Amino acid sequence: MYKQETMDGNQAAAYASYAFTEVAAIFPITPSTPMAEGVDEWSAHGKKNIFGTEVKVVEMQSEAGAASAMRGALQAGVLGSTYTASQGLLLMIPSLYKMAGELLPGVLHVSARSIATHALSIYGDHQDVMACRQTGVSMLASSNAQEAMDFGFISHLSAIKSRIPFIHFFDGFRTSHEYQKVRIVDYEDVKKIVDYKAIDDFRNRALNPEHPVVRGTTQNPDIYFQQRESVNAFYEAVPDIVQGYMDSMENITGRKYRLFDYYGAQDAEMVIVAMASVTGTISEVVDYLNARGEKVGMVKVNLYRPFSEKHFHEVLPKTIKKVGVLDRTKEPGSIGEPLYLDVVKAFKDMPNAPVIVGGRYGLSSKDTRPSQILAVFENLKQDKPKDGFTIGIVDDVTFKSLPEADPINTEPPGTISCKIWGLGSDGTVGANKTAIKIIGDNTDLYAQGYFSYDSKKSGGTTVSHLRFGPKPIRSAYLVNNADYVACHNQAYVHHYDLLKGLKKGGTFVLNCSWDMNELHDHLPADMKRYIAQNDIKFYTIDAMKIASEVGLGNRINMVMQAVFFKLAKVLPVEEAIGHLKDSIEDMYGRKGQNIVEMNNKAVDRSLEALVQIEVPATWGMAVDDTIEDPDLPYFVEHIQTPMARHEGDELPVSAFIGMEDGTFPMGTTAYEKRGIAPMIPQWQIEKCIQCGRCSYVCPHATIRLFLLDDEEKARAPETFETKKATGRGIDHLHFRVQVDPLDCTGCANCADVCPAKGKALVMQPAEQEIRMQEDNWEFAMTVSMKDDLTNTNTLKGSQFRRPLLEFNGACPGCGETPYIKLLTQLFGERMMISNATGCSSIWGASAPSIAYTTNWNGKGPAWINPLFEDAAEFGYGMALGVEQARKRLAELITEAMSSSIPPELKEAFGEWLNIMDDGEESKKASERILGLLESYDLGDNEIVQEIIKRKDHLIKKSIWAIGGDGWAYDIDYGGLDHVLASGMDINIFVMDTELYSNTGG
Ligand SMILES: Cc1ncc(C[n+]2csc(CCOP(=O)(O)OP(=O)(O)O)c2C)c(N)n1
Ligand code: SF4
Ligand code: SF4
Repeated sequence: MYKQETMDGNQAAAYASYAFTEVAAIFPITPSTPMAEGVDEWSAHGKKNIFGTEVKVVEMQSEAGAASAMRGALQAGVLGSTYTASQGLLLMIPSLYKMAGELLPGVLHVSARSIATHALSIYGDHQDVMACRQTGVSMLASSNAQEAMDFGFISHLSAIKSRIPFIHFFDGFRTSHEYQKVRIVDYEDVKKIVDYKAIDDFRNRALNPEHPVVRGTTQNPDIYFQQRESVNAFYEAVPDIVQGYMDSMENITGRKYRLFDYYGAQDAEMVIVAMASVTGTISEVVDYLNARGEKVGMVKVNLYRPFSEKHFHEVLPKTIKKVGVLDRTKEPGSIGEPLYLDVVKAFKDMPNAPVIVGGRYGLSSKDTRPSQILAVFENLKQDKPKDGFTIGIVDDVTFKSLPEADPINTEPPGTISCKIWGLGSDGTVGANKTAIKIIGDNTDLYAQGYFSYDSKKSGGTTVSHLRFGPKPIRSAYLVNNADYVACHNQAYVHHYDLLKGLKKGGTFVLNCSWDMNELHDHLPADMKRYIAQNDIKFYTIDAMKIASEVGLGNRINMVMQAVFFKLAKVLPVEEAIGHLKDSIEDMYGRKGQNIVEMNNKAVDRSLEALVQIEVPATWGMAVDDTIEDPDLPYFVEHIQTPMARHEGDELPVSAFIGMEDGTFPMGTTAYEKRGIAPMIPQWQIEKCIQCGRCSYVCPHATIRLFLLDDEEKARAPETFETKKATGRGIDHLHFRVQVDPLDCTGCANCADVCPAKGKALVMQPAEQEIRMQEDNWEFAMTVSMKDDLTNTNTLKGSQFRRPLLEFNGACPGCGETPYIKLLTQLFGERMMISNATGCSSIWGASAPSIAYTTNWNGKGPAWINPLFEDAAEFGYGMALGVEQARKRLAELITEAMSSSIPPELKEAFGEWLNIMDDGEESKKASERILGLLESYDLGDNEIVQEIIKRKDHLIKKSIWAIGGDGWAYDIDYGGLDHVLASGMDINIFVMDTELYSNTGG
């Protein structure tokens, strides 16, 4: 009897890898980090590999280091592995060439991810693995969590036997993070199929002074080529070796795999060739079409490199006339993507070769739905099918996209699909994982869980996509035909189209504190109409109330989990609740009986407190009240707002015309107004000693100091109370501390640091503060800055300057953002920032939320995220560029001084030359020069005209390389060291959190 467990692809691959790994050299990168963490944890708990030893795990300073350490271990005769993705895999490329060239049987498990191009993306596609085709590694692709385990083993077994290193890859964030029921392969069984002779030979070949050899020589034209060709036989042997292990694994598991698996009609005329998770979706569409009398099929590529044309042709029906090849990558400028070109070559010179076209799909985890696959088959049906197409997007610029076909339901009958909206870190995702495990581990049902997140560090939105059913679940796409939708946050009714895709007669549960009248007032008209017109069974529950009454505070996850088990009807309620209570005992037993009791109580109370809403017939005719804001910038209205509503997928390519290079506008977070704080600080005017500390520490720039003159005071709202400002030069003004209630995250840092006796800031419930302070904040934004009256080099003085980093998406209480915010207050108008990847690049500029902003005069920090590994050198390059540009400007100005220009301008130029490297002084000198240039007509002075063209360089720039300690002390240590030693005028700022906060590890 086999064991099965619910797990994600990362865990499945890590489990297989552990068996054959002696040294794991690692470096964290999303979404592969959990594999390395799993191996590390098992090793720490003494888990043994098949050789009876624990894996030695070493974390290196970068992936380049990890791959080199792994290669060193292999040369020492020890089996090495690593886990990576994206930029990490790119950094390993030099080592991959070496590993393959030296015939070392290492294995890399890769959760394939996008590459940073015009933007960074942590989501899945095959750009990273495709960049390794040329290195000489073998490549095996898994399409689901079960294969991640099976092919994980096969990769190691085959690497050992063939001596060729393997990349075993699967789709990042789909397979890597998707929960599925997996049948566990026992290490004892695998042990029986290992080629121990090959392992002995490998160990005997190791570098060892007892029988020394030399490797890695330098070679000349006479022999390099021939020795390079001498490896061919090893590659020719790989396909049969892999197939051999697929067969041996079949004997153990009963699961049959071939190098290429064919699925569909044996007399198919049209087939799609693809690899990894999309093949699950394609197989559903193949079933759907064949059931309707079509003759279609799919070739799923398992062993991608070496590509065995022989095995490929073996599985193909002889009847095929048209082939569509899907690549999850983009190679701009090529005549086709790589898998497509391989397939074209495979058919070259064949009589009656089919028509072959290729297309791209799924970049950066773009969801690939059955209707898009249907579009590929529709395209193939045409006399001249489109080549080089895309699916999943609307390309209204270069017109490469295929029109999406009508939605089809290809899930097997009996599948229950659920979609659950939660607030990041509210426990929803964890609870859903538990629910899947309960159902997966305790019943014969298959279960699938996929979790999508937005890029807010905390307080963002999570959507859990769950499926349960009697048949294996192949649907590698988001739930868009739901039986059950739950929303754990009442504010979302205004933000998202929650019910999109909820089936007629489906169930909707809303966690809210509203009674029927309030529902009537609060629910948007389109939601009411959908509920009424589609016979939706609508329930509400006040989960917050129950959680706080039973002592769980604001942790509503147990309440909502109980509701799920009652309403989603995946299992009979009593049975489900029984399992839930067992899981409570397992999870919280160690924390004490009272915690267990609280959770059990939460479950019982929830079942009683659920309210079914009698939907009034009038809801079916509810009328929208449209509020349009004519002042919204184009970007905010047409790009940011749809993205914020989770409707960014629908934006066409033309939305990005003018932004093709990845440029985004500044200051867009100011339009978000997320309102996520449960509690907000209230200013106690009498107690305040006007120290400015609250503003100084606020991570989100949502509490600020304001100085009003009499005119401003006179037009302030009544509740905008002020007190006489204290301090030299400002005591004729009115002082106020103002909170921005809709952007505050409620972290309470400001209240914590407030030194006033009895605290001048007291946290109060958000709803009341939002009501009282919303307008006051609006007014405060119209108050003029008076920072010239204070010394900005003091704590208090600096806080009268406008921060040019505001409303960022960092976690509440973040310790990084206040520092960078302060830098922008001091230098923001002339800053250029090279920001290493890390938390700071995410909270600073996750599209469309750009927290860096500009002053009233349009000036502010120019910001770029180069990469994680090169921010110091990149910053140095920017500094070099600026230095060169200003040098030329100085030459021109010197030259202009001896041309015929007004004496006043000559004097201003001279003054500028003296202070051009002083930030503040160069600002003043620049203002003077610009004023003079405007007042004189010097159109015929060519040198002056050249100077005007370069006027943006008059002010000295403040150039910064910033990032975390992972950047500065690990991956870019060498670059940073070199830059510091160069003597260049560049500032380095390290946020030393002693963690790789952004990726774990
Ligand atoms: C080459 C490469 N490897 C790994 C990553 C993944 N990664 C992104 S940020 C990060 C850690 C950042 O840590 P640190 O520099 O300390 O900044 P923090 O997030 O703690 O602020 C890692 C490992 C990457 N982006 N590129
Ligand atoms: S509670 Fe936190 S986010 Fe809100 S104003 Fe205070 S420091 Fe800023
Ligand atoms: S920290 Fe407290 S005392 Fe200081 S300015 Fe802020 S509210 Fe006033």
